[in-house]
Amino acid sequence: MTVRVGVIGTGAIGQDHIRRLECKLSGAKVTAVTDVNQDLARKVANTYAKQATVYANDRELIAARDVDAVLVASWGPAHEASVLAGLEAGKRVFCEKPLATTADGCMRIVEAEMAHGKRLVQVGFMRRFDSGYLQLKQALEQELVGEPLMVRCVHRNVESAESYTTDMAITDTLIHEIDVLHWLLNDEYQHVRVLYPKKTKHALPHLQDPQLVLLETKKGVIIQAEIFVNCKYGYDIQCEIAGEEGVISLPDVPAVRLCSNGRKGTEVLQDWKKRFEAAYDVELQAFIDDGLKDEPASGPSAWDGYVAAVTADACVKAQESGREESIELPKKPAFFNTQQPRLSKYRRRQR
Ligand code: NAI
Ligand code: ISE
Repeated sequence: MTVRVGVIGTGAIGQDHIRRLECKLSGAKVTAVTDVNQDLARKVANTYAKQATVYANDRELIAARDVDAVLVASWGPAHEASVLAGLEAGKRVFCEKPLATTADGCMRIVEAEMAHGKRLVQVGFMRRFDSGYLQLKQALEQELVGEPLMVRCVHRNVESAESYTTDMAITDTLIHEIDVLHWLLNDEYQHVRVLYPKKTKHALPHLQDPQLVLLETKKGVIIQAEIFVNCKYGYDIQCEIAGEEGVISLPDVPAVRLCSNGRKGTEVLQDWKKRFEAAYDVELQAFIDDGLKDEPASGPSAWDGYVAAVTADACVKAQESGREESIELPKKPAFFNTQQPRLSKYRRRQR
C-alpha cells in the first residue's frame, strides 16, 4: 500500500520533503503539488515528482481523489486554512511549523480535529525525532543526571533575511526550542522574560539580535535560550541540561577534523538543512507509517502546535514589555494523550 501525498508549497522545505518522499522514504508517493507560484510548482514537479498533478490551489489539491494525505509547507499565514480544509476532507495532514500563526488559529485546528474524532495532524517539530535529542530524552528518563535544574541552549544562524523581524526570533526560530524543551523535560512553562544584550553590528536597524529568552517551568527549571541569527560563523544548535547528579549535552555534529596551515578543527554547518536531515526523514516516515497502518497520528500534535503558539505569544509579549510574563494553558484534552512511539524505534532508524 502507498500513502498518496499532496504537497502545498514547493519552496525550500517543500522541495526537500518532496524529494525525501519520492527518493528516500518507503510507502509514499507524491501525487499532487501546488504553490501560489505556479511556475515553481511545475518546475518542482518536473524535477522531483514527474507523475504529480499540479493544482491551481490548496482546495483543489485537497479534494483530489488520489490524495490521501496533505503536506503543508507554504508560508505560515497560509497554514491554518489548508490544515482546516484537510481535516474537513478527512485527510491526514503533516503541517510544517507554525501550525497557525495565532494561538486562536491553533485552537480552531485542535477543535476541528477533536470533532473529527481521530488524530490526523502531525506538526513538523522534527527535533523530537533527532537522535541527539532522543538520547537526551532517554538519559533524563533513565535519571542519569537526576532531577534537571537548568537548561542552556543556543540557536544561531549565519545571517537573517531583511524580512526577518524581532518577533520572528520567537515565532520562527525559538519555536523549535519551545517545543522540544517541554517535551524533553516533561514539564510545562510558567513564566518568561526576554533580555536584549548589546546588539551586533551585523543586524539590520529594525532587528534586535541577539536575544536571551529566560523560561521558567512549573517544576522550577530555568531555561536560558540564546537566539542569535546573525552570528556569522555558522548554524549552531546547542543544548545542555544540568541536573542534580551531572550534566548532559547534545552530541556534536559529526564532521571531518582537518589539520592544515597550523590549525586543527572542523567545519561548521552553514544552514539548517543538513543539521536535521535525518530527523526530517524519520518524522515524515513516522507520519507515512501511521497512514499505512491507518492509526491515529502519533507525532507532535495539533495540541503541541497550540502549546508552542501560546508560549510564543507570551515570549513576544515579554519582548515588548521587558517584564516577566505568565504562560497560561488550559488543561490538555485526553484526546491528545497518545504517546510518541518508543524512542528506540527512531534511534534504530537513524543508525
Ligand atoms: P519558502 O518561502 O522557501 O517556501 C514557501 C512556499 O510556499 C513559496 O514557494 C510560496 O510561494 C508558497 N506559498 C505561500 N502561500 C501559499 C499558499 N497559500 N498556497 C500554496 N503555496 C503557498 O519557505 P520555506 O523555508 O520552505 O518555509 C515553509 C514553511 O516551513 C514555513 O512555515 C517555515 O517556518 C517552515 N520551515 C520549517 C523548517 C523546519 O526546520 N521544520 C525549516 C524551514 C522552514
Ligand atoms: C527555520 O525557519 C527553521 O525552522 C529551522 O529549523 C531553524 O533552525 C531556522 O533557524 C529557521 O530559520
